[in-house]
Amino acid sequence: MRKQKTYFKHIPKIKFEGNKSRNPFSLKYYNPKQKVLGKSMEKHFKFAVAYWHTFTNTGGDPFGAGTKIFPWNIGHTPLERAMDKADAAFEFLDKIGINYFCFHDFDLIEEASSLKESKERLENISDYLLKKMRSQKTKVLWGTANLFSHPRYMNGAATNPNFEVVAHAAAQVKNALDVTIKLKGENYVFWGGREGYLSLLNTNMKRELDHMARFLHMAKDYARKQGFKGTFFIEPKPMEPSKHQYDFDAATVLGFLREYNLMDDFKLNIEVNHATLASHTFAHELQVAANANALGSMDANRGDYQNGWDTDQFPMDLFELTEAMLVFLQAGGLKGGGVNFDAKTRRNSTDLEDIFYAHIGGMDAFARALLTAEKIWKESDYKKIIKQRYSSFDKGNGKKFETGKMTLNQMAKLAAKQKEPRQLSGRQELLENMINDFL
Ligand code: XUL
Ligand code: CO
Repeated sequence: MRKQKTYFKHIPKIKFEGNKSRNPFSLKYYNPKQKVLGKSMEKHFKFAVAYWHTFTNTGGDPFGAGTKIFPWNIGHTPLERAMDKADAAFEFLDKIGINYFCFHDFDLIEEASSLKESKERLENISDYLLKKMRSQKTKVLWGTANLFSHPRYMNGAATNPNFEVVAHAAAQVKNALDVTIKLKGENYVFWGGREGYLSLLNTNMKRELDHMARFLHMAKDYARKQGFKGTFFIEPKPMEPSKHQYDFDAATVLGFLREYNLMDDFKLNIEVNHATLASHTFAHELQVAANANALGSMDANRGDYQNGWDTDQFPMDLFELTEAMLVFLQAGGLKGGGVNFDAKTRRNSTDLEDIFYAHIGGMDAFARALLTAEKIWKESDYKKIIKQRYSSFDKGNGKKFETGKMTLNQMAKLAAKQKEPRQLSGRQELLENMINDFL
């Protein structure tokens, strides 16, 4: 094996030091082995680093070029640059203490000008990654294919009106699945940024949705034949880059999966900022997924609540995360997935240490929210208040209604006999106070 390059010599290994520590290179709340409701934090979360944001994205935006000078980006060939990037990624994962990463095919290595050469490149870099993964015990939380950056996908990938593009996308997904399986990826994600439309005027929506379902069935059948046992995730997002995306939000995706008979193999990957773009809270989207037993994974980040952009900032909002962790705990955690930091440092955070601060902050915010949710769960009246709120369905006629043993006529007769129903307070302020009290 070639000599490994190092990029973060000046940064110490990040350890848990507790909340009295003032060392910015330490974790204050995330203590991997500490148990929360009988399960270690490490197992609750399965934190993952996003290869695209942390090692690939140099900070370009629609108004200006990238600002970040990555020292692993200067090699002479694509393979050399990809191996340097892998060295940086694995050094970072080791120092920050995160066991998983997530990737798109062409985060690992740049796309070539032909499918054949791209496939060869992926084979070469995955050989290299596999060796590094073995020696470092690093794992892949999920892999995916980038079906949105290349100009050929301007009208969509699986939903493109041109079959040639759909076939190209299929080839790309096949190769991305092969790499994910080779690297023992635990899951595979579909995020369809261009699966949707810019104008309904030129779009046959029904036909495009049918194609998307066919495409997903084919991908799933292929992966299962190769022995892939993991879960497929769909990642809802309402818009951006398309005006309207078919995977709009959790409820829309569940409707789609049910309609096209995909519920056995597919679950949801819920992203904070995508929830807010859909005018939902993160907790709402988690709850919708959990109701269907389909809460698979999370993409952790946050948006900008003033301008409503998909800013992919690192998660920091403790109130938002604590609400989310209450849903997460009640759902019994994630089905196969983990917490992937699909987040990027700001365009002007140009030092290498900034990616450390960002991940430390994200891990600590999640840990603190989980600890708060646990306390609320164990030490407050939270459970009692919710139970009480629905107690009229626990016995008598309410129970009969709930279990389908009442007709509309019987209900009408009951209502005629009773007085104006009692007022029951929703207790929202009390419950909101609880989150603050236990933080
Ligand atoms: C885009 C987004 C993607 C997916 C993977 O908003 O979240 O990075 O997570 O394709
Ligand atoms: Co995402």
